[in-house]
Amino acid sequence: MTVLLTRRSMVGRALAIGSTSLLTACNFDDLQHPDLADRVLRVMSRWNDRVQEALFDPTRLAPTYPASAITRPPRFNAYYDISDVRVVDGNAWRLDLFGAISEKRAWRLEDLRTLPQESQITRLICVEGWRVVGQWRGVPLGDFLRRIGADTRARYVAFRCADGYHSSIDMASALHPQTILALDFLDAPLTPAFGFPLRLRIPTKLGFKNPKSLTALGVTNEYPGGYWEDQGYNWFSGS
Ligand SMILES: Nc1nc2c(c(=O)[nH]1)N[C@H]1C(S)=C(S)[C@@H](COP(=O)(O)O)O[C@H]1N2
Ligand SMILES: [Mo]
Repeated sequence: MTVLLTRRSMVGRALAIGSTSLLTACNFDDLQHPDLADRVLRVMSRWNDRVQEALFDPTRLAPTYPASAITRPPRFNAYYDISDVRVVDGNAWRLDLFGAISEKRAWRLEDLRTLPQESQITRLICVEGWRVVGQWRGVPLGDFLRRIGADTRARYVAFRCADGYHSSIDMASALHPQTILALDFLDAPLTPAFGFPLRLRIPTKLGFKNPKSLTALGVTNEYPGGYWEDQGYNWFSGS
């Protein structure tokens, strides 16, 4: 069983880097038709998403760590500098819901806090080549989706953020037990830089699939893409 799972993850990794190695191997940059090369790579990356989706095991857990492994201080990342982080007003904040959801009333922070919470010490891996271990606590996304009457047969869950960032994930990953809407980091409310008041924490995917300072969540069958995904990062990006 373990061997099979390890093989699966290796195949996933090989596929995840497949389009990049092709880029180098064929020297696409030197081609006379960079638009065509770009289109070919995009089609390959979407095909790669489908294979990763098919290989995803919804019962397989991401590794967890002891408290002693937590990285201190944590490491910030965003598409801008930490000095440009804007502060969200927690009292005025609402999580808006859109798409295939039957109960679309917006959620206040205090109401999210009344829901059962899960805690995890897991690793966040950024494509820039660093990784940190942190402790997050929040509402399992699967529980939340069922509570709001989301159509869990839909393909995608999409997220929008206070800073204009956005991302989206496949439904199987959204329902994974370790995928949470995190409210706390290291036993205290998230700080603005790390996603106050609410962020997605999904240890089965790369760091950029963990949108911070959420403002809206939706369920849809139309491919939502994302901030980095639209610039060519592989969409599925399992870690
Ligand atoms: N709103 C928002 N969320 C975001 C980003 C961002 O720029 N804006 N960057 C992503 C990237 S690339 C990474 S690696 C992680 C970093 O999370 P951290 O600051 O908690 O380490 O946040 C992700 N979520
Ligand atoms: Mo990242």
